[in-house]
Amino acid sequence: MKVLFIYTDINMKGGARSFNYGTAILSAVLKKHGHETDLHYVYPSYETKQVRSEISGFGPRIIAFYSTTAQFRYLKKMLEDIPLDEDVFTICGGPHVTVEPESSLREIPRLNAICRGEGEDALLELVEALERNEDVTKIPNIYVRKNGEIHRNSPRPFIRNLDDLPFPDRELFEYQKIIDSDFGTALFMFTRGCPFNCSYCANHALSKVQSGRYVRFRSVESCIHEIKEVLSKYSAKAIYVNDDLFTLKKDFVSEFCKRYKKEICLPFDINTRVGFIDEEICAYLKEADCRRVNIGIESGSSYIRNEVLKRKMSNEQIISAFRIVREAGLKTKSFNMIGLPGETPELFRETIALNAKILPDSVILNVFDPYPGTELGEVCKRDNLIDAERAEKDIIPKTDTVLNLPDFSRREIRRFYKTFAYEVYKKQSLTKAIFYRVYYSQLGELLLRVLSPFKDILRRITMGI
Ligand code: B12
Ligand code: SF4
Repeated sequence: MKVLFIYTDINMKGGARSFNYGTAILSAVLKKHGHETDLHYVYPSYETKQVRSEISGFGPRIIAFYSTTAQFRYLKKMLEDIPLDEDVFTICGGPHVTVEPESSLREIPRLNAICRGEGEDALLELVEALERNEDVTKIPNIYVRKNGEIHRNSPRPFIRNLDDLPFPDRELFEYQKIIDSDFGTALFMFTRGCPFNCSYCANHALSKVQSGRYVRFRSVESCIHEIKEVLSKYSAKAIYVNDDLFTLKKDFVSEFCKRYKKEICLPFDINTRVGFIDEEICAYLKEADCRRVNIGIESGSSYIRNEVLKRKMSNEQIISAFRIVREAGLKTKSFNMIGLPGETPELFRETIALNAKILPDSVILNVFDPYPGTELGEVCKRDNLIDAERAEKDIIPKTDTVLNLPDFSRREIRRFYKTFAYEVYKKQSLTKAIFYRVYYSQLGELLLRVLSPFKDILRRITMGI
């Protein structure tokens, strides 16, 4: 059966094309069972002309969407704008519909179904049932609308052994283009889930939707095998392990790094969390040619970080984690947020101050976006902080706020968003600070495009890698 995946990456800041593991794994599962798949990647702005021609050219029986909350509005618009034959079955999966199944189906009448949580088994069962003209209203993890009635099926347990899954179907995404758009970086994910309950992150909401073990690791053998296979097909200069907490299990890191050094030997970047990075782990990473360790600070204010975000870590622990990584000879990057409930300009200055004290090699600041189903997202709803009209408009997530905070105006948030990195680096390196200031200005994206022949040099100045 023909399945067309549609992945939207609309109105996002940043030049890299993105690769969606979920879609790629689902495609691999379907192909393994003899089905035909294709992808239409909608990027960087909304359009329907090419989507229509892809649909009429490929002739799918199923159109399968992935959606985050930020992208859901475009999916809604697309299903209103594109007339589809009645027998084309539409389904959406991903974090937004997983936590908001009812409203998602209500908001988009042309959506036949949504998938809550993992889709590998659910989508395959759906495709095969449709192929055999069988009933599709009883498939676990799927909510289906039939004759105006919604069938809410029970969840299935989380997949137990991730090694049983095929490797993601990278061909679907024209993977070389993705690598090339991101400084020659190939992307991987080796785990699923995170054991923490940070109030702003979707993980605690996603972990409750299905039963069984949420945090799972693939075997090192499977990870190394996948990297080798990808490098044999595509040309990459570095690797980015996208997992939220790569260093959660020390024995995994140790075994992975030993094999990686022997069998791969390309620079790689990882994400970790304070409390899961120490001298021993850094030594494994360094030995294996790890290049950069990314760590979330999120807020320099201990009140915001611990009471509002539930991060459970002190400033001292954060400072020490960055010091350990730097002393091991690894580059660092910090993730930060602005525009949080309870935040004031004074409290945000503590985020600038903590970053200026630590001086990571690069810093990222995202404007807080309240995701539905998360503890903090629900607080924002309860306290009427969300500006519904603004949230509906095409605001660029992470660069602007949808909240009306009593003590932190939208104007100030946007101003800090633009000047944050400049403020962090101005005393250390004026050149670096000015580069960041220009990047975050209105002309930043344009200038970056003009300067793209020199992007490696610019990257070295701004990020140290
Ligand atoms: C890796 C990652 C990224 C990567 C890659 C993103 C990508 N496009 O795949 C990068 C860094 C680029 C990224 C970017 C962003 N991300 Co992100 N990301 C993740 C992360 C850590 C893992 C996602 C993943 O690949 N999981 C593994 C795959 C296998 O699982 P999956 O994607 O959920 O897919 C499974 C199911 O959802 C389902 N499924 C998915 N699609 C479909 C479709 C059908 C038809 C069916 C049946 C089933 C199905 O089956 C899949 C297989 O089991 C998650 C955290 C998390 N726990 O999910 C955040 C997460 C998804 N990201 C999030 C956000 C907000 C973003 C950004 C908007 C951030 C920003 N402001 O720029 C962008 C959005 C990019 C985009 N266009 O969607 C949020 C989403 C919250 C929400 N409610 O929307 C999450 C949940 C993290 C969080 N902060 O809470 N992200
Ligand atoms: S540690 Fe990171 S991934 Fe885990 S719950 Fe907190 S924010 Fe989410």
